[in-house]
Amino acid sequence: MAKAMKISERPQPQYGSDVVVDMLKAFEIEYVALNPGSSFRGLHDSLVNYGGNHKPETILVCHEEIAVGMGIGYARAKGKPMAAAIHNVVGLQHATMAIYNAWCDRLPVVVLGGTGPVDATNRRPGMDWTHTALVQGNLVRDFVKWDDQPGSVEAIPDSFIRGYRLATAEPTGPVYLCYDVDIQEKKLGGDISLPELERYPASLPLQAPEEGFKRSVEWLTAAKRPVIIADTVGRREQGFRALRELSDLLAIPVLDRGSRFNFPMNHPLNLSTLEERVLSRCDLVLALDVSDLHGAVSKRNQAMGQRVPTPLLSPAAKMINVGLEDLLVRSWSTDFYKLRQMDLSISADTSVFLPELVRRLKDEKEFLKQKQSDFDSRREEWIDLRKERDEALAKETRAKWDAKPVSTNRLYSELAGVLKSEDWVLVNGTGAQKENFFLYPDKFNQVLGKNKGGGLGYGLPASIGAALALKDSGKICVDIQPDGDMLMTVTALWTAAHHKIPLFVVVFSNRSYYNDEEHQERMAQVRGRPVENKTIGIRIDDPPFDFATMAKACGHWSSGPVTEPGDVGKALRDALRVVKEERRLALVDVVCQMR
Ligand SMILES: Cc1ncc(C[n+]2csc(CCOP(=O)(O)OP(=O)(O)O)c2C)c(N)n1
Ligand SMILES: [Mg+2]
Repeated sequence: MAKAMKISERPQPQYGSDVVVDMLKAFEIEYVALNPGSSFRGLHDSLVNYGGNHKPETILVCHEEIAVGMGIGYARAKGKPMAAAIHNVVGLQHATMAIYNAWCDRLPVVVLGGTGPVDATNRRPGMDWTHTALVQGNLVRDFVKWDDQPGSVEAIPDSFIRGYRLATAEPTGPVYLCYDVDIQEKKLGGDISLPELERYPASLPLQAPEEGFKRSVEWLTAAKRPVIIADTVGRREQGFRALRELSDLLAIPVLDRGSRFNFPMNHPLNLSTLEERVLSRCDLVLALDVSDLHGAVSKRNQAMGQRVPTPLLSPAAKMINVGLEDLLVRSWSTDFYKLRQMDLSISADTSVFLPELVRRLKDEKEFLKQKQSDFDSRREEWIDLRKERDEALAKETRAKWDAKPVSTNRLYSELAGVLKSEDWVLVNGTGAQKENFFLYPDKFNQVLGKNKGGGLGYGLPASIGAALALKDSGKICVDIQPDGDMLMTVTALWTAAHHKIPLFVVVFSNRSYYNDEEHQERMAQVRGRPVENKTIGIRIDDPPFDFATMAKACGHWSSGPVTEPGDVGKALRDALRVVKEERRLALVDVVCQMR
């Protein structure tokens, strides 16, 4: 929870929207991304002239989806929210995709809105009417944790405190706080007192009851081949560290689902992508913060348009499920995933559950001593599987090294070489996260994770938001940016230029919405129709987008399209130099194979 701001330290608020700025400052919100609009002209004035455009500072964006999308990356990088100010019903409609993505990612973003005037006698003729709704929050209510529209200036502080607390309480999520134009622009007669924020502390993290630990310890110590599946444990450093300790202690392999970065890639027991071979051998799964539990233990079958997956886990295998998913469920979208049976379900915050579980397991000294040789042999078995995987990938990389278009294996290998001695963070990557197998991230939050909501337009705003959060950290923020996703919110490039946000963008140009090419291939196969038509309505190649020119149009350094495999390394090195030395965005467009 942010520090309380002493009332005596703040300037005298004169208008309703000044009080909103007081609250933003009190909660140490650093940035408010916005595209301007009359429905929050009061708030805009307060941010600039009352708040001094500093903490929070306004960040100008060219589309509201970018404003909220930046909040997604910022929250991943910093573990706290920034704000977006969104113009009434029209801006909010643009923002909805990113709000939904933030919801599915369980990430806190404070979305501020303007509306009205709700009092019809104050509405100007024309657009005040088409831009006022009863009530505006309805538009996003199904995918925010809370929305509110305080009915007076005096009600703003309580509403804001509640909103901030809910956004940042686990499971975190976006909130929408909407302010009537009349309330924003109301001239105040005197001061509005602010509550002392210290009296509204964040709730302590939810810990498991004794029984949860007792049974977990019993089952983990009794299991012959336990396996861990982790999805968002890595959002907190304590969880990330304890997961590693747990794996080391009992020789348990980890399958990282990657919504956050949960487990070092160079760890010998990181068996991600080997689900099929690992799960078929295991007798106990410890699922940690896994929302799609059924998906995590199933194999997708997509050949011939098939939709039903194959179970990977033996019915006899037990499942312990630890997380907070049950605490945030809505009915509108089915982002609660398919229900799967489990044998022990624990509602707990893994950042406190895992360290305590490890502590208790370490106390079982006699047991650990007895079992050491069993653990060593199962560790070796798992490591052999990993070696097979890594060797197969290395072989594939060698075979594709000189392929043209450039193979993704080569692109990622070259990038890994260029970043080798840098302190880097992968702020956005590809859906399959193949790049992790070349970059070998190993530090907490070194990869910020992937988009669960799946709404395109995600990567660039999220990357710029993360790079904004890490602007003064000295870290090199890297965005491996699929082309189709980029095109939806490409004007975010301008925001990065305007606000001098350093970012290393590597455009993965396969010149296709390739994911859908595979769908069209499947359809053609099922229906006995010509497979060669799968590219129609999907390829983005005639003419191809010139991403380097797009970046230049916004004032950035850029290079490409790079088409020769032998040119990739130099292009990446040049770009890195610009990001590092000039602390600004550099973009390299690499024309790649489809996957
Ligand atoms: C807002 C939105 N529109 C459309 C889609 C459907 N869709 C899913 S993946 C995809 C292709 C993405 O292309 P790109 O980002 O270039 O990645 P690629 O599959 O080529 O690697 C599309 C169109 C979506 N997920 N979200
Ligand atoms: Mg593509």
